[in-house]
Amino acid sequence: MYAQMVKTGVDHIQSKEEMSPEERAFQERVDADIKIEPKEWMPEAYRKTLIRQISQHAHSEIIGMQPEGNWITRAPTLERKAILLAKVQDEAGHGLYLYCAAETLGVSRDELLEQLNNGKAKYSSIFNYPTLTWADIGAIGWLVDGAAIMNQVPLQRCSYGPYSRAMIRICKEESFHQRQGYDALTKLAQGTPEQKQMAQDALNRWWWPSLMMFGPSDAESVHSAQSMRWKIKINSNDELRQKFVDQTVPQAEYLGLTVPDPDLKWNAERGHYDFGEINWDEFYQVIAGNGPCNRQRLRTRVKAYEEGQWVRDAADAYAAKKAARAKAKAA
Ligand code: BYC
Repeated sequence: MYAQMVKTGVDHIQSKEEMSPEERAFQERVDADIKIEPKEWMPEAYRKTLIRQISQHAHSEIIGMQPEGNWITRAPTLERKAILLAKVQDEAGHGLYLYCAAETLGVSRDELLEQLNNGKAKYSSIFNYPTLTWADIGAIGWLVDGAAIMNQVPLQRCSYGPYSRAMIRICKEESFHQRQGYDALTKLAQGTPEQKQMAQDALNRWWWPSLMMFGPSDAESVHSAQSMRWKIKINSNDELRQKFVDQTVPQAEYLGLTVPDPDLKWNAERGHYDFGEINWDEFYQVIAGNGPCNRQRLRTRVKAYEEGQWVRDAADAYAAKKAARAKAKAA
C-alpha cells in the first residue's frame, strides 16, 4: 500500500553527527521554528511523510462529508438544516486547502484521489461508523470535531509552511463546528426522556471511536518519533488523547450524560482522568478496511467521482479553449 511504502517508521532516529550537512542544516531550521517552504531542500522522507499525513487528512475531510450529509435532508428544523449544510460545505473546503498544501510537495491531486478511490490511502477511522440518529450529528460535532481540534491546533505550529497555514484557517472553522454539535446535543439532553436517551445512545456509540482518532498508543505509533523530531507532529497520540478526555468528561457531566467507560475516574495525583483500555483490535480492523461502513464510504466516493467526470472534462475543455484563444490573439 502506498502509505505503508513510505518507510518513516524508523527504529533509529539519526543523531546530528550522523546527518549529512544538508540534513543537519534542515534540522537546525526546524529546531529554530523556521518554517520550511515548498521550494526549499528537504529530506525525501520528510516530504513523503508530509504527503502521507496531509493527504490522509484531506481524504478524511471529504469522506467525513458522507456520515453528516446523510442527515441534511432529515435535520429537525430549517435552521439546523442550514447549519449542517454549511458545515458539510466547510469540510469540502478543508479538503481543498489540504489537497493544495499536499500539491506543493510535488504530488498531483489526481494521484491522491486515485489512491483514495482505489482504497490504498487511509482516512480517519472515525468516518467508518454509521450516523443512525439525529443525535449522532450532535455527537460528531462535539466529539469528532472536538478531537480534530485537539489534534489540529498544535499542527498550526508544524514545520511545513503551507500545512501550518491551512491548519490556521481550518481550526477557526472547526471550533464553530464543535460548538454547533454541543449545542444540538444540549437541546436533546435537556429535552424529553426519549431525546435524552438518543443523546446518551450517540455518546455510547461515538465515545470510543473518537478516542481512536488519535491513533495507536505511543508504544505502537510507528511514525511519531520521527514526525515529532521534524515537527510534522507536535504532540504524541497519547498526550492528545489524554487532553481530549480531560476536556470532554466535564462537558458530558454538564449535559447529564454518562461516558460509557466504567474505568473512567479522576486521578488527583496525576491531575488527569484515568480511562479504560481502547479496543485496539477494533481500531486495526477499521483501518484495515473492515469497519462497519468502509465499503459503503468508498463506493459512494467512487460513484461521486465518476459522476463528476463531465465537470472535470468541461473545465479542461474550457481551459484548452481559453489557451487557444490567447495563443491566437498573441500570434
Ligand atoms: N484512522 O504512527 P501513527 C477530520 C494510521 S479529523 C486511520 O501514529 P501518524 C474531520 C496512520 O496513518 C481526522 N488511520 O501515525 C473532523 C499510520 O498508517 P500508515 C483527520 C490511522 O501519522 C471533523 C498507522 O496508523 N485528522 O478530518 O504519526 C469533521 C500508524 O499510526 C489513524 C488528521 O488527519 C486513524 N484514526 O499519526 C470532518 C490530522 N490513526 O500511514 C473532518 C493529521 C493512525 O503508516 N494527522 N492511523 O499506513 C495526524 O495527526 C496523524 O496522522 C495521526 C496518526 C495522529 C492521525
